[in-house]
Parts: sequence; C-alpha cells; structure tokens
Amino acid sequence: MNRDARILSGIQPTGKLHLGNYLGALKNWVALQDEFPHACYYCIVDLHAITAPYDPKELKTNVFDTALDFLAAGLDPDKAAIFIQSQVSEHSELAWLLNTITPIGMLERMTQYKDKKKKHVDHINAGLLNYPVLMAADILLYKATMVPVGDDQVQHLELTREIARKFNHSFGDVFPEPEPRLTRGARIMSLLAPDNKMSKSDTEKSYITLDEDPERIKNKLKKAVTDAGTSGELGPGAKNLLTIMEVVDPDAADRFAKDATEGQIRYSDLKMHLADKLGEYFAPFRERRRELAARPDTVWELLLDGTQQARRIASATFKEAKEKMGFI
Ligand code: AQP
Repeated sequence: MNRDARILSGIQPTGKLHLGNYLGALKNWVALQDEFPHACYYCIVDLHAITAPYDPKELKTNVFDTALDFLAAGLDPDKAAIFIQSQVSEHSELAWLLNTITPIGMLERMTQYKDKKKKHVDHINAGLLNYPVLMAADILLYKATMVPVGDDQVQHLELTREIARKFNHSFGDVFPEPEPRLTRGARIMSLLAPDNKMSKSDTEKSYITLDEDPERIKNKLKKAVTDAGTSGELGPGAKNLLTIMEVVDPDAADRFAKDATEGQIRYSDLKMHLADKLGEYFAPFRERRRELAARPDTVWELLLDGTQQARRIASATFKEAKEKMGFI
C-alpha cells in the first residue's frame, strides 16, 4: 500500500444522487476508503453547486440528502473524512489565490464550461468559468495525490496539475501533482436522451435516484428510450441499460447481449428484469438511508467531525501557500 496516498473527491449537492453518480463515483469512493483508510477526503461541494441557478431554500436539504446518500452507499466516517466544502473557508480563499495564476484562455477552453454555458444561457457567471479553479483548490489544499474521476473530469484534473506546476515554479514547492484514478466504463446515460449523460439537473424521468421506489424504477424504465441503432446494432439507450445490468446482474447482461447479437432481444423483458434487479440491489441502501434520515442530528455531527478533520489539513496547507506568496 502507498502510505503517502491522499485522495480527494467531491459531488455537488444539486439533488438526490442517481445511478450515474453511484457507478461513476460513489462506488469507487467506497472501495478507495477500504484500500486507503484515513487517507480519503470526500466533500459535498456546495460552493460549486451555486454556479448554476438554485433555490437557497433548498440548499441545506440538498446537502443533507447528499450526506444521506454518501453514508447509505457505504462511506464510513471512521475511514474517510466526509465534509461540506463551504464549512472550510480555505477552499474559497485558496481558489482566489490560484485564480491569479490561471490564464482565462485555459478556463474558456474547458468542455464543461462550454456545455454549461449552453445549458444555462441566462446564467453565465464568473463562477461557472472559475469552477475548475475552485476544484483545483479543493484538491491541492489536501495535497491529494490521487483523484477518482470519470472521463468528464479528466480535463479539469489536467488543469489542476498545470496550476500546481505553475504555483510551485513561481513561488516554491507546495503542491504535489495529483494523478487521476479513472473509473472505467461507468458513464451512465439519460434514460430519455441516451446521447447525453444522466444528470440531476435534467427532467426527473431521465434518471433513477439511488433511493427510488421499485414501482417508480419500473415506470421510469418502461419509458426509457431503446431505439435500434444503425446497421442492426443496439442503440445507445439499450446499451446504457445493459451497462447498468452488468452491475446488478452480470449473467443476465451476458444473456441479453447474446440475444441482441442474434436479433432476438425483447426490450420490454430487458427493462422489467433490470427494474426488478435494481430494486433488489438498492434495497439495503434504501433501508440504511431511511434509518439515517430519522437521525438528522447524528448525520450533522458526522459532517461536523469530518469538517474538523478537513480543516486541520486545509489550514496548514493554506498557511504554507500564503507564506510562499509573500503574505504575512
Ligand atoms: N451520468 C454519469 N455517469 C457516470 N458518472 C457520473 N457522474 C455524474 N454523472 C454521471 C460523476 O459523479 C460525480 C459528481 O458529480 P457532480 O454532482 O459533482 O456533478 P455532475 O457530474 O455535473 O453530476 P450531475 O448529476 O450531472 O449534476 P448536475 O446536473 O447538477 O450538473 C463526478 O465524479 C461525475 O463524474
């Protein structure tokens, strides 16, 4: 085991977590906390969440929901620090310092920025542009060596590495360059528009939350798009359902894939089998989540404890960075 490993990752509290968040992030986080106990920092990135239009009345509920999802999915506060980004003020403070060494051109080239600009045409704010700088601050504050990411975040991580290099070169060594730990094959697509990724900010019918009631899972899957692809291949919607099936019932995924190559796949069978298996797979999750939701004080205390652990490291690194930059 690499004893110097430190891992940082975050998820925005923009609603209940869905299958994409689980298969692309959370599931991997749980494995990492077991592989590297006491070296993982998992953060609810509420400062990032406010870069898109949001309702202030819902922010706290969304943070709480995300914490419930983290804990019910198996994140263990005895092994990993789980905390709220905005409660550790060094995140926004370091982001400001890093802003001053980040070229605007680089930020404008980020794919996520370009996508979000199209999605939120009436809300193109400086925070959206500087989103990756705050993400760099999240990572560098903990001197993270490894960041579990999906394909969509690799570009941001490369920027973080460039910012670290530039800082170290200009002011002196403070930040290690973090390596990506790629989650493979886990890009889950929207049920209704399977060329786009599953996303919390899309219509509710396009995603399945982790605590979704089995009846609702069935109804959502019934309406999932499974148009045939070109030249007799499976279309993106059906492929997406098979990707999810591989997690909850790998044997059935093989069977349905074979049926597909023989031109005998029945999409309604695929959907109903997947609905049953998803309902079973997440039954323990739903149970744990219900139990935790009934003990809000415990959940907030766990977050406070995680925040205190995070603050200890964040404040030491921030002091180091400020001193190198000439602040008293
Ligand atoms: N569809 C997906 N497939 C695989 N991984 C996904 N992730 C998100 N969607 C998928 C992974 O989840 C982590 C955190 O996501 P986030 O909430 O911080 O931001 P996001 O990627 O923008 O997620 P959403 O659901 O699309 O949120 P909104 O709609 O609020 O923007 C990341 O590791 C991401 O790769």
